[in-house]
Amino acid sequence: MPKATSRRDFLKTVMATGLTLATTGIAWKEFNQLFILEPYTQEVRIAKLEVERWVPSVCPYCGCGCAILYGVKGGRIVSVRGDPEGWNKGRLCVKSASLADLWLPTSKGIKDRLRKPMMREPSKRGTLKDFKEVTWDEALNYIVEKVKEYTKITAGDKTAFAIYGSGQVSTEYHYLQSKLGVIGLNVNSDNNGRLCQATKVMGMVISYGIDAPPMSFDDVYYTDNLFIIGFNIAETLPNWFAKIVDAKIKRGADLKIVVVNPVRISATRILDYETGDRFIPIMPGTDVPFLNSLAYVVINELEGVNERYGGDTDKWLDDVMKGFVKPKYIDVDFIERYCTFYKGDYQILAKLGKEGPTIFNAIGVGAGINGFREFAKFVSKFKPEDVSALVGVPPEEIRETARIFVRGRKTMSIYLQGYGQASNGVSKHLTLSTLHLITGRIGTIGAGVMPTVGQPNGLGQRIGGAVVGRLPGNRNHPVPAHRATLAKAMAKGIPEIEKKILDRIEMTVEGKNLSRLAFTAVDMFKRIKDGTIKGVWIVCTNPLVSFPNVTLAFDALKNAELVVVQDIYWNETAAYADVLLPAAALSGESTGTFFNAERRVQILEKAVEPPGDSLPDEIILLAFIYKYLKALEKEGRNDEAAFIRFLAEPFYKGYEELFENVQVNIKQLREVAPEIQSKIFSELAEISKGVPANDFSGLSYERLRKERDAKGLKGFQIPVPSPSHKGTERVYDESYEATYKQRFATPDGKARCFIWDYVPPAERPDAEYPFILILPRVYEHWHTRTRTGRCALPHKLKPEPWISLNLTDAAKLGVKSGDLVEVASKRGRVISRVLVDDVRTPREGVVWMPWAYGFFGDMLLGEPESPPGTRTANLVSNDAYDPVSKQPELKFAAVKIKKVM
Ligand SMILES: Nc1nc2c(c(=O)[nH]1)N[C@H]1C(S)=C(S)[C@@H](COP(=O)(O)OP(=O)(O)OC[C@H]3O[C@@H](n4cnc5c(=O)[nH]c(N)nc54)[C@H](O)[C@@H]3O)O[C@H]1N2
Ligand SMILES: Nc1nc2c(c(=O)[nH]1)N[C@H]1C(S)=C(S)[C@@H](COP(=O)(O)OP(=O)(O)OC[C@H]3O[C@@H](n4cnc5c(=O)[nH]c(N)nc54)[C@H](O)[C@@H]3O)O[C@H]1N2
Ligand code: SF4
Ligand SMILES: [Mo]
Repeated sequence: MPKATSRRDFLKTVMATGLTLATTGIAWKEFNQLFILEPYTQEVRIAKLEVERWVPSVCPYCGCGCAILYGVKGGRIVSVRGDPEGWNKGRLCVKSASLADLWLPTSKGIKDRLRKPMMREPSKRGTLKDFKEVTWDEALNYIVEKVKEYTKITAGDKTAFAIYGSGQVSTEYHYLQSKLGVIGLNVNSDNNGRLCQATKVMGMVISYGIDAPPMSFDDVYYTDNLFIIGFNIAETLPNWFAKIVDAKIKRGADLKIVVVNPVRISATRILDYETGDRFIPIMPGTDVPFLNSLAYVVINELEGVNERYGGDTDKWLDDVMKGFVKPKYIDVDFIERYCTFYKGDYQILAKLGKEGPTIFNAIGVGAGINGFREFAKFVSKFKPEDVSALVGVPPEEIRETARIFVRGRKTMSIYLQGYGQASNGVSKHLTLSTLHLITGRIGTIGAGVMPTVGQPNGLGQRIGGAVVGRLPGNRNHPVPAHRATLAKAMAKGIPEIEKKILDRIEMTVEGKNLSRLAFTAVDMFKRIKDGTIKGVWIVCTNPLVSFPNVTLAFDALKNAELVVVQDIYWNETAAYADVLLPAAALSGESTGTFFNAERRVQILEKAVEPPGDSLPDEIILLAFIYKYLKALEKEGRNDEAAFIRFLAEPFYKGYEELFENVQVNIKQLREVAPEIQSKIFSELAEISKGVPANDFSGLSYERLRKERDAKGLKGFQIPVPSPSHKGTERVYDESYEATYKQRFATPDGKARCFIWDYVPPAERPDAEYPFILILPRVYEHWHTRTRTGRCALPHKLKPEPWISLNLTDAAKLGVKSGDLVEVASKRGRVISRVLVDDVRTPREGVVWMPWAYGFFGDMLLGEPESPPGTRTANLVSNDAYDPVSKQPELKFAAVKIKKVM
């Protein structure tokens, strides 16, 4: 291909074809100046529009949490730009640069908004027809009548109603979902965070004692070796990736980058293979044996145990303990001081949620070097030659990767869904973390493991306590002391309330203390399908596109007695709703906070009025609760009502009249919303006091609005334990230890290291289903495309789904680019267009297909298929999940492929 002549030409080529540098013939430095570093996207939409004012907010898309400014004119959003005071220093990306499209008066973005509450007969589910506009009070009263019956029925440890929420609403909403829904009404509650972050959360809780992504975006400037694992960062957290590109340009070969991914993702474009950067096209699912083999190389080869001790790690460690040898890479002091060792055992660890940390006693193998002895002995069987065929990486590549891992002291691993969405995902996290711990490459600037958050408020949903296993303040549900301090903080000194709250979050069964846990997402939908749970309220998520083995979600929603959908757009899930509730879009039309992937909490301010009768998510839930407790009182369920009143009153007090008649008070409710949201935030902040790594009791809306952090940036990285505190860049490092008097948040202050054998994915390819299918994301689209599918540029760049095959597989199947194929698993089938792409799809037998497209078809033209349609990739995905985190296996399905046209 000839060298591109202009930046724009080049960008067009790259974005349209996704070609790599190798095929464009452009040097990587030049490429990055063109593609990544130039904030070209900022120019795309600003188009020199005159605006009246710029309103600060946060991008509604990825976990980067970029600060943005909405340009408002005549009461409408007409432009968006990156906020120069944000950590992103004004940078946007293709998705955020297109945001203003959503408010263009002629666009589908504005036309397709939900504007009025609507209802219809449940028998009409399956189409978008037959909805009738109703008032807010009619819709909410209808839900109240149903829910007050469901909360009389037991379903699992909870009642027969469920909320299925999202890591994309405000922290304030999450706290209400938890405080009023889980504790107040005792309903089942889980979020799309189960599909997104559960493995990382459980991984961190197990290894470090609490859920907190430990590092900062800026660590990529300080690390010597950056491992990008199962993470398509250039497309999914692009503005963090921009820092990596910047660091690489500044540091060249001093910064080594290793990409571990079965797909040659866009981030590999910045690799400089000549100076030792590496792309490791690992076989899907085999990260644990790969990591164990790295440990083998470090111990047996680089430390010389094979050469000098004939591979006898015990003898070597005897000499180490006697001081005869000093290991170069294994950090004996760190292990002695900070590590305990456990045997990886899914059956035992799966009991953590119910039984709490006592389960660790059953798998402990020793503290310090004693425990490490077992680890070293165990990894002796992972010689590169012995695992090479399984992991699909040549032995010399494994060796070279191990050498890079221990090159210098600063190694940083960042990972995302290649680890998260795997039925063996928790074992992947724990093995990776152990490698960092035993080599002491953790807890200093530029060294450690960073499990990344994908959703804009993925962390906020954990801090709010909306997902199973987390309690407000991001407390650990299984830890009795965490439950007790929460009940105390929430009860405000009233003993009966404290007892009641405790009762709601724990109970005694047959004399055995069992925690009260709700069903996690997949089990929740199974219980809706079988009728155990009668009704579900779906908020800010589109499960009929995004759910694993989506047929399960279709069956569940077909069978439910009540389906409420609260969204900003008509989407696929709305087609199965009985009650549709129009929400204000948090980013742009409402106020609230997001916690990003580096623990930075920022405020989003309302820029414009939401369309039609839509209301902020928090106001909708409060209005429901207000009417619910009135209905309970009417029925004589006074104790229940009093308890819920105690929990909810601080937020609606003074506005009772407005909630009494929502429909006539829409305007006023919107006006008072920021005050209510601020109160909710302050209460949660107060409750977070004392929780390790999650304390933000020093923050308020006022501080978020007026103050800047130590670097002069918007937002603060938590913990922020006092009103004068400026935020914490890293947790579990030396300064964290000095402040909080212990390094890790486990009872003994030590990190838990694990010895894991390979646990294969839930399903393996076989003669009938010979291919491994990965379902990843693309740069241009956000999830189920309800927004990016309605924006011109992202839609134009990626209008339809495709399946990427390499040349060998395409030849075997007799297909070429552009052909249509049917892709089928044991669970379902889809039709997709073939893209033969040897560059990005290097592994024979491994294919990938973006999963963003549902039965709505082309959103800009509006051509829905009849559900479930032929394009919803999740018709083939697997709902098997990791036994500890319950996060489903969205990255691995065995499929067969045949040509259809
Ligand atoms: N443009 C865009 N950005 C997004 C989103 C979006 O929808 N669009 N969504 C956001 C959200 S909520 C999330 S959770 C993140 C997700 O962000 P990512 O995790 O970066 O995205 P994915 O494409 O889902 O998949 C991750 C990668 O894992 C690799 N992989 C698959 N199996 C394995 C394996 O066994 N081992 C290893 N090592 N790698 C494997 C895949 O090839 C893929 O490149 O993105 C966030 N950012
Ligand atoms: N095969 C496969 N499936 C996957 C994944 C994968 O990698 N592969 N990834 C999984 C992951 S990590 C995630 S996070 C999920 C994401 O899956 P979903 O959460 O289902 O995807 P979204 O399209 O982001 O859905 C958000 C919905 O909220 C609406 N919305 C936007 N703003 C607001 C608001 O302010 N208020 C309200 N009430 N609604 C609003 C949008 O219109 C949209 O309908 O998908 C999961 N599914
Ligand atoms: S999508 Fe992510 S990287 Fe892009 S502007 Fe939004 S938050 Fe930043
Ligand atoms: Mo996610």
